[in-house]
Amino acid sequence: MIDLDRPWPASKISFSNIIPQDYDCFYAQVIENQNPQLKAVPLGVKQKGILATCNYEARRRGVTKLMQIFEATKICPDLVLADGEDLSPFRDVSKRLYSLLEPFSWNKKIERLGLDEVFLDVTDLVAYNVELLNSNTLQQSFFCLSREDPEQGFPYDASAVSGCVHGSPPAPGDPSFTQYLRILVASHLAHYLRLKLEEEGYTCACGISSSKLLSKLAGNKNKPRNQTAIVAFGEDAIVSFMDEHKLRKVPGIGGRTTRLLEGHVLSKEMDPSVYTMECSVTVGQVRAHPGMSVPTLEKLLGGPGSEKGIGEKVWGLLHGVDNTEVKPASLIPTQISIEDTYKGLHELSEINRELRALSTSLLRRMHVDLVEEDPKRDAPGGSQRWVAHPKTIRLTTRPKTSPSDAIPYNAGRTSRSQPMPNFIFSFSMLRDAIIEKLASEVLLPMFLKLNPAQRQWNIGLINICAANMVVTGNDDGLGSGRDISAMFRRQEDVLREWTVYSDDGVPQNQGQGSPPNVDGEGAISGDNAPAPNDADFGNQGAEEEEDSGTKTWEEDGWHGTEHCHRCDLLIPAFALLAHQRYHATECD
Ligand code: DCP
Ligand code: MG
Ligand code: MG
Repeated sequence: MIDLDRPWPASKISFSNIIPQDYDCFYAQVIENQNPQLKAVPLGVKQKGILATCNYEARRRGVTKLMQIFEATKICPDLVLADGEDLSPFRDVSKRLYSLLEPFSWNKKIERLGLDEVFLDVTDLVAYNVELLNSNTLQQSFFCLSREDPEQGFPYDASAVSGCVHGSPPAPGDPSFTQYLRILVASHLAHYLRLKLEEEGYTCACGISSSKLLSKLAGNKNKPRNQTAIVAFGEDAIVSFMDEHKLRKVPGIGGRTTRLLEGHVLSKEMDPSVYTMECSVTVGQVRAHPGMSVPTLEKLLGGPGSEKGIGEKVWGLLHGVDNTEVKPASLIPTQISIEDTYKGLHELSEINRELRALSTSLLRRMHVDLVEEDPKRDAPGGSQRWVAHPKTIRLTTRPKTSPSDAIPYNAGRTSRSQPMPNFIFSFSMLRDAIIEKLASEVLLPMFLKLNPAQRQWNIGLINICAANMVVTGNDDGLGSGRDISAMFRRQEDVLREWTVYSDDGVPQNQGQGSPPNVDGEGAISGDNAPAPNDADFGNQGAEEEEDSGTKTWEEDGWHGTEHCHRCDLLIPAFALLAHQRYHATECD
């Protein structure tokens, strides 16, 4: 209980409040909402041979996320299995819930991580409501959700934090008391938001703190259907909160960092390239290890290919310091990536079939995520318009490996990029025709460049990715149809777009933005990958970066030039198609 005998201190300090929501057993909840009778039974959502997730009834019976199906059904014979291969329903719900939360961030910082996590920066709304508190009537407080309409909001009891609490509240005269009030007020907002989501049929866990790192870890403390606020403010209190966590559970600390530090602390040889979620050391063990310091971390973790300032970053994380901002609201993804894993594709017919399947998914995703109704427009295809254009299409393949080969997950992964063909944006062409053209005229030639036919194929993964997203309306390229010419006027741009990428030996954090969730067969990754605890949100940019280890088009042996039959310009042969598309747009 707060008992103040003095007026509130003016809350003028800058202090952010962040509420991350992580939906409980997300895919399972989506399926349960489609079939409410499944709520009462143990439910697993399968993708290939493993469970992407399972509901809490199944968890009570010993089933866990990412368990192999055969193991899960052995433990729980009445487990009901639902198919989770088609991500569209999960994506749709994720977008719907995101839109519901969006108005609660007054500074419009609301970031989606994977499909089931949302970070909401509620600093402004919370600060506003701290100012409204009256110490004499705390129990009858009113949370005001609008600056314009004082009646829009909800009543709440501000004499105590809502939900679970980590730490002990400071006394009113304490310098951290204002921070405490903000956490307290934010905890009531979190409770209100959880109820709003529940009205839509979705329970979640959330955390309330001052940074993405701390609030995410707080949210993990009490799951499902709960919330936790951190009311520990001094450095010592935060450090001891961090100390209890397993190193790998800290967002921003990935598998490679974990293995290197684990090896150092335990004086064991550990291969940093083997992907793992396992970890036997705590943050406290690493932090208190003799000689641990920023230079030590830099020495252990730095080197070619590592993130700049890695020692300082990890030192900060070990001490609970994270200054990364919640990204501004956007429903437009930075890229759309579709992939599948295979037991080994050997024949051209199999490759063709899979390229068609992936093209179908990509086109459907692009329509879901990037097309909106445009009532003003009188165009073929009716009233639809693209809200963003991915400028590049990238194809990545990886040979089949087995976990027992003990070779790094990404060994042999190679990519090739080229400009996105314009026909993919057509509303007048039949979808099937677009898919056919994309698969046979664009992706298959790319595939054959990456995997020359004379070699015996043994393909374990194909990923297609629509990248370099340009939001329509920006005056910077493909956003507005005719501006495509700007892109091709700049030769370097054309050349860069056609670079061949080879990921072999790609250093960590480059071209590996979304780590595989599972090694080997049945891998769930790429666009399917959610933002579980290993989400490296301090380093999200990595996924948007082009792969490193680039080979230029010259090295790839494409030296030929040809004259354009329309303007007679001498164009590298590989860029001719793109150049002709530029002419085509001029005629639109
Ligand atoms: N998912 C996936 N592959 C993984 C992990 C998760 O496809 N390796 C999917 C299924 C999950 C969703 O992403 O439903 C969200 O992941 P979470 O880790 O948040 O797991 P859940 O929401 O299922 O469970 P929890 O209640 O533990 O958050
Ligand atoms: Mg979840
Ligand atoms: Mg999650």
